[in-house]
Amino acid sequence: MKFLLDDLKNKQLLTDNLQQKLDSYSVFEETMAEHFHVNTPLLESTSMSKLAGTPVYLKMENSQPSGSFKIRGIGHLCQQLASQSRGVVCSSGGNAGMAAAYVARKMGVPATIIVPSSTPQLVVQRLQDETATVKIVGKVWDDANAEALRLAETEGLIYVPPFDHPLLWQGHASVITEVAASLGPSVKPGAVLVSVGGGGLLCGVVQGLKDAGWNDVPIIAMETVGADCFNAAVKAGRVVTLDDITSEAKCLGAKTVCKKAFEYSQSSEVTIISEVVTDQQALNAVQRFLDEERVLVEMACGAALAAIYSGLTLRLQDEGRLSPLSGPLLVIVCGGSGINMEQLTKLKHKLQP
Ligand code: PLV
Repeated sequence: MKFLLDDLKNKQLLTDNLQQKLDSYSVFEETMAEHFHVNTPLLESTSMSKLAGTPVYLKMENSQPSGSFKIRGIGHLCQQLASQSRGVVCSSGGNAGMAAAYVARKMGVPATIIVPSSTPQLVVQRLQDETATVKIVGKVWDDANAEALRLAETEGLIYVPPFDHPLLWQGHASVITEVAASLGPSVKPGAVLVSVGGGGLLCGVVQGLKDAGWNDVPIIAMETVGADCFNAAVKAGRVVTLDDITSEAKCLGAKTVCKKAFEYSQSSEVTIISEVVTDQQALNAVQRFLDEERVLVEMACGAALAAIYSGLTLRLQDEGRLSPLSGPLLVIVCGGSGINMEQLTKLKHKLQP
């Protein structure tokens, strides 16, 4: 009888221990859930520094969960708006959807992601692996977005925009806050290189620079020909809508840039230099980055990398459009999940001159 009692006591002790462990894990999960993004590495690239004639620092957003910087803003937005919701619906060229699907899964909320038909199958698969419901609607992101807005209305879902929302910009701004913490008080970037799709990352970077007291750091905003709604707006002096997206950098493929990004381009409080590269230059940059840094990113990200590989940053300085750099060049390596060796080979064949 005593044995039996001891045995029972031991079992109770074990159960209590297990419960304590589980409780501490859920506390851990809750702490983790303060934000969904991670603090990414800031790496100095020797080969890019050599090319650019100045130290080049890479902010490795490709190493975020979900594969891109998008999780910063979308994680922040979902935390504010979606925790008690019936579900979220996000329109995306791919990466905003990946972030929304990941965050929703972590929050225990259903996610519906609407992507255009130009989205590679590998992204659709990755979204489904994140347990999201995927709907393919229209040819370009703008078509998919119309459907997402409709679903939000009819199904009572929280609409998660990929680039046009102050909460997204606030979340994205953390990328610069982290850089400031990594560089320390005595170093300030000479310029920041970013890719622009709908302009959400650009708005976040502007906000981050302002928060860090780095308003005087110029931004070089990169797009590809055929996905250049920001450049078109800057040239026209007003927000314009492109007829079509003809670039293969589909994740830069919004036909209209968000109003805030355009307003920043007109404002005297920040300097934004808008530049475009060809698809071929963006793809070459992706390949070179893979060879030299051993990291595979989307063409959307290749657009920013191409500014260094194609000698653009040097040219801008020669032309006097970019003042001599007073600090390292900071490249936001925005990443992207819509790429693997098969997709890279397809793009190479498609864009072969
Ligand atoms: N991609 C958005 C918009 O697509 C999306 O839905 O995923 N780099 C990568 C890898 C991206 O995926 C994006 C945006 C950008 C850069 C540009 O960011 P944005 O849209 O905030 O300027 C149509």
